[in-house]
Amino acid sequence: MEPILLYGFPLGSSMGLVAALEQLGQPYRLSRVDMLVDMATDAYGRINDRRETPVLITDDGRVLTETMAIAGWLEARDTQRRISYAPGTPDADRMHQIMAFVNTGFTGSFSPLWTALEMKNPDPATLEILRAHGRKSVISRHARLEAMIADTPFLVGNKLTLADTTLIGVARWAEFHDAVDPAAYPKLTALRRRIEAEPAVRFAQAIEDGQTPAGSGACKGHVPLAEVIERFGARRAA
Ligand SMILES: N[C@@H](CCC(=O)N[C@@H](CS)C(=O)NCC(=O)O)C(=O)O
Repeated sequence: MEPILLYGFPLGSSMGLVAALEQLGQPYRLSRVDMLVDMATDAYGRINDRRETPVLITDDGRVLTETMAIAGWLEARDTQRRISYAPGTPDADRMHQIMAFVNTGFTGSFSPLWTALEMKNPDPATLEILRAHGRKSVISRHARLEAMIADTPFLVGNKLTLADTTLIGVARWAEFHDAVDPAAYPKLTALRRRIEAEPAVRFAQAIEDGQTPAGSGACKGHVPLAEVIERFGARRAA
């Protein structure tokens, strides 16, 4: 069977993994998860009891969670090096380093802003602290990422890699939360425009927007979430 990526909308970090699958060029399927509705259900808990996307159903039917684990699974199958570099090379090491930074410090810096947004009946003082702390964290991690960007078209070299796709699903949260001034990070801003212009990323964005883009042909269509849960979810105790 083809692997199936469960991606979240709106604004899921998993948009980057859709782009990575598309660029990898090997057959895959997608399953759409409404993060505001589906993830809270008991049924979704059978697929990922941490109630998060992304999730990959591997080609042998295993449930694999966590962006870094899924990216590693894709990298191991990227024998043509379309989204990665040969293991052990300096480029591969740098790609892993940037992916790790993006998936930890950079992504985590947005947490207070998400918490503030999702609080039910928040008191104004707590909201203010969360927002101020979140903005400070996001600004600090943007500055660190800006300093890590080299003089190459993409994060590592001349091609779109897993480092860029890991970044692009998350970076747009800065606009959503109105957390930074893009002009303060000219390298990152220009890099994001280049990444967003890549056909695989435009495909992933269109998928997230609910469109049916033609793409490369590697995507063999969507599988309803209920079917994925039924086929691959953990069985409930009787
Ligand atoms: N450590 C996880 C985090 C994934 C994550 O943050 N997913 C978000 C969407 S981008 C999510 O599912 N959030 C649900 C929630 O917090 O309720 C990974 O890297 O895959």
